[in-house]
Amino acid sequence: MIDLYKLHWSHYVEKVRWALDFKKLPWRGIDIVAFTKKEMRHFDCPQTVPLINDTETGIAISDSSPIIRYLDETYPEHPLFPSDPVERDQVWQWMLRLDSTLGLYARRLGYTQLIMECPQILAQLFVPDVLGGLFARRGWRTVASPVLGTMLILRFHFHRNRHDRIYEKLEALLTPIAEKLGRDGFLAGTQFTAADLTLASLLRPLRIVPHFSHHPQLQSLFVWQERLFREYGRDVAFPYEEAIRAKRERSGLMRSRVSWMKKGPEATGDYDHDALLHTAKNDLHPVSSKTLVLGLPAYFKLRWFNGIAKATYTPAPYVAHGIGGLV
Ligand SMILES: N[C@@H](CCC(=O)N[C@@H](CS)C(=O)NCC(=O)O)C(=O)O
Repeated sequence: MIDLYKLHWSHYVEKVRWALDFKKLPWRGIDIVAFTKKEMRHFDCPQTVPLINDTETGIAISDSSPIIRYLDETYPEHPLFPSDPVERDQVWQWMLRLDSTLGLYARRLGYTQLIMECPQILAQLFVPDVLGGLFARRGWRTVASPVLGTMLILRFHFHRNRHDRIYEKLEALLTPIAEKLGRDGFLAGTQFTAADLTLASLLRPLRIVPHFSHHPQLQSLFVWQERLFREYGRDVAFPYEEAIRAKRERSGLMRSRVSWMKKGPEATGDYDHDALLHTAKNDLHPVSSKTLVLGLPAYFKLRWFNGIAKATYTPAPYVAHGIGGLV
């Protein structure tokens, strides 16, 4: 039995959940409290989720790609890595590269979108059970959202999205990937691997970011992702996606136009595509109660004055290709 320590909406967690299901391994999910992580403190590995404890072997590991590699090596049935060593290395490099870029950038922009349009959902995600679920109730949610939003801003630096050119870097990363998938169907080799599973999982937060979900050059990527979701029995929409869609349908609006972006993809900047990676990068910054007070203005600035303008809500074009749609 594999114990999976998780935050249920995390795209890195979904990666491992998908791998466990694909490999038909028995597993049990353990929800953690994001602010204390006391459920997993006794494990001697980095304190991020996903973290697995294999009760069969006594091995505990965190970090989604090493977890998937461990599962594939320990339980070879239903492989997620090709047997050819060159293709294996390609899959591994894709995973680390996507963990270090797409996973981090999509998380930043997904949370940014929730803070701009639907901040009340943060209490439901992070503190659903604290004080008998008090902060997830109407009214209290409004008090909890700025505090949770500020903690997240400080943890992941959403207030620096523009400065760090996150939209530009993601556009430059994803456009050639969409073209490659259009040509080859898979990221590496000629079959579905852990690299494709990584891409489809880590793209998830961008489904609520109109700059990407409505991007003309990326529609084929989201159609590819939905096809995999259906083929492998994944949830097509996470609850935060449903919540933001319901809010947009009610208001008729979404925050979509990134005012500082020029037309067409810009240079990527800082990613060295030829560098061989050994581990995935992360971008977690420490948060203290002092920085929390100082960070509150950043929350309101991000929410209202961040240069991402309102537009009339329309569903993303790729949605028309989904179940019951055009295709
Ligand atoms: N590279 C890691 C990233 C994992 C990660 O950053 N997980 C986040 C949730 S999405 C986390 O554990 N955050 C805890 C925290 O911020 O303290 C992986 O692939 O698993």
